[in-house]
Amino acid sequence: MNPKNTKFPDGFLWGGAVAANQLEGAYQADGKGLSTADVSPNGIMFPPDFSMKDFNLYHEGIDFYHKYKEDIALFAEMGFKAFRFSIAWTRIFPNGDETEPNEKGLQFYDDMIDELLKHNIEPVITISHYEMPLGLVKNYGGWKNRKLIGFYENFARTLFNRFKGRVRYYMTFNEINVLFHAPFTGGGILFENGERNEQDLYQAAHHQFVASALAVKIGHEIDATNQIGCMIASMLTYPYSSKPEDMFAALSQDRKTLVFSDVQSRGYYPTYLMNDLEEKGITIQMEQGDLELLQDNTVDYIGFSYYMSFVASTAPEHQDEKTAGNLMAGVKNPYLQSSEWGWQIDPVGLRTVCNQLYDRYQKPLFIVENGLGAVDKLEDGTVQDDYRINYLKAHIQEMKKAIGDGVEIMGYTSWGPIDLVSASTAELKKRYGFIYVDRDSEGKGSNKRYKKKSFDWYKKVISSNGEDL
Ligand code: BGP
Repeated sequence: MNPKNTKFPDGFLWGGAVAANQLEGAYQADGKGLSTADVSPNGIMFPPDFSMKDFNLYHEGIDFYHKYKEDIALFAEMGFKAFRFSIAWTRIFPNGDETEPNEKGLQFYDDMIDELLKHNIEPVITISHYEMPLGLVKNYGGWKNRKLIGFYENFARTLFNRFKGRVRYYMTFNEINVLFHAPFTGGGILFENGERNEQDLYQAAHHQFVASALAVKIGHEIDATNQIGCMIASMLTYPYSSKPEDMFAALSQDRKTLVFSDVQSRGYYPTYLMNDLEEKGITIQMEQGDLELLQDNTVDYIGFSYYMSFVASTAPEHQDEKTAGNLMAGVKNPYLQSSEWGWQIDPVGLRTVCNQLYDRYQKPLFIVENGLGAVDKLEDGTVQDDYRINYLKAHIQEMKKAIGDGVEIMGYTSWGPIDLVSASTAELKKRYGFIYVDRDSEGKGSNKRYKKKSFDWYKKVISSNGEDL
């Protein structure tokens, strides 16, 4: 079907997205406590190192903590309308369970937000993005403990109060579905004897759902104009063949992701999940009022990341043809090319995901992560990153078509507008930015910033509101 109106709406939020732990550095500055990222030197898919003996790139990041003014000026030069960033929980509540916030931590974000507003850039906050306080892991066992809801509530309330009138867009948990793929990062969960325990995971998910709904409630009470969204890592799955069983396998695979946005957007646990839990003998402990809270405080918009698509097959011979991926591996798709990290590039899939999510929820969508992780070569003070431009261009074209399909999209913040430490593999070799940072995976380099070719390209995209790609 040919899309009709493919114009981006006025006020479309073009920009970039980052996470505190992947770029700020200054991991012990101004009273900051240790987070899960501070003990994850190899990235979120690998076991933590509590001894902190291994070199950890996150500790220094790209020193955004001290260089944010310079970096924001570059974002402004590209014409950013929005900047998505997260608050390091440990800057505000170093151990997670304090009752009073750390003023110096709040001051840092205050200043940064003012800097964004000075440049007319809309701040978009992810309340929690992959760096919960280590204190909450060690002393409470992470999100499987119901007490975490109260700590998170205190954290979220502090932010809403402090940033009232200056910040309108929030997301409660980054890629909330990561809990099932990287339990330590997503929920501070360590399993006894290392054995995966689904009961703990579902219990932790319930606590996060309740915490998220509470944040929506409080955020709206503090300022009715606040827009509070969920955020999922979208994982569109195709059936390998037209075999009916493959189709159902793909649908089941998709539900593992969509169950999160189902609860946060529709406000109740879907029957397919309840049946599944019963089959597995899992009972979620709930308190009176939990289900009403979920029902009454659904999200305002659906935030999601999109990097690649997946394939599901029931044929045993396909199970060995796995491809790498963001948080999850899948069967190889013969129609797609892959990035240098094996993530299958699928721009059309973005149009499909937009339609799928909009059909399901009828709520505005916010594409808050998309991009190509690649090895860049700095030559003559720049990087000729046509491969990145091609990737982004193809995805933006498909997003445009989705708008023509009738999907309401609020904005697009590409991942890592400035090079930062990768989440899955904790390296700086994998770069996403329009701005090159002279720092390598061993932590060597001047930390100087350089504009890549894609810098001017993205500037043009924004100034033409997506018309000149
Ligand atoms: C998402 C995370 C981000 C980000 C991105 C790219 O899953 O929300 O934090 O890092 O993936 O992944 P990576 O950094 O592993 O390339």
